[in-house]
Amino acid sequence: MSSTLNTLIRELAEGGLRVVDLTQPLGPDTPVIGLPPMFASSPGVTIEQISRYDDAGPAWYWNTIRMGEHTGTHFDAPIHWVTGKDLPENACDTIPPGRFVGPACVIDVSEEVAADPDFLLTVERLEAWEAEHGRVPAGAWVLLRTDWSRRTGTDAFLNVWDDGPHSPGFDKATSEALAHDRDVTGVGVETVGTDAGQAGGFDPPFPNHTIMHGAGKFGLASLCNLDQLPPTGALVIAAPLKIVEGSGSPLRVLALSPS
Ligand code: 23J
Ligand code: MN
Repeated sequence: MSSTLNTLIRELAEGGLRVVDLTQPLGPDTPVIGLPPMFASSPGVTIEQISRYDDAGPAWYWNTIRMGEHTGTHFDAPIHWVTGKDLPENACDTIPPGRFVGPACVIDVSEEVAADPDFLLTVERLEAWEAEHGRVPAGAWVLLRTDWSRRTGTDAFLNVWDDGPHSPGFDKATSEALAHDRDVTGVGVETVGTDAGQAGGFDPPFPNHTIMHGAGKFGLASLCNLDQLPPTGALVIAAPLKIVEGSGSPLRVLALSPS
């Protein structure tokens, strides 16, 4: 018997802890990342009815769903990026499940992002957060709170200008510090991908994907409700579908948080 689990069960039942849903609704209106036209694009969600208590199935309702692996609130596995392609246990079906659970460090940069949609989390800003809340522990899910999830509608969410998308992310040195010095489990963001909108033009292109996945770390994109979490003290559970050789997967991301 585990007294810790007993306490967890009691606190959940009595309301001292609550489950926070960090997941966006998944449907035909879910925004999908746009890449430069020379690259293949990922299909958005389509939902096709199989039956709905009708001739095709008199007592049952069910649908066929189709989408890219990286759609809506989703998980990025190391095999998603060329830098992670030869790592062990790098795909949705082979990652040990214990790695899906970890403490949250929520870094609130919503004020900076309100002033600059291209804001990048720098090592200096990370260290300022750590001076207040303690060092990011090994195994943490580092969640970048930007309040970007408050942008409603695909246009505002993707924020594409003449020169491409504009949305916040991580400075290259910050991704390196988180992956190598802090040994995080991964990073989570409210935007459509874990790289900044302009990151296709960075050196290297998409540095967060390049560095995180090359180090065997994960990504979570299109999160919401990060404003309901404390800076530290919440526990994130982010388990992708067990897709064989899956590069990622839509998923339900839950946090256990003090009320
Ligand atoms: C493919 C190419 C670039 C990016 C992405 C995918 C993602 O953001 C993703 O969903 O992994 S930036
Ligand atoms: Mn992805």
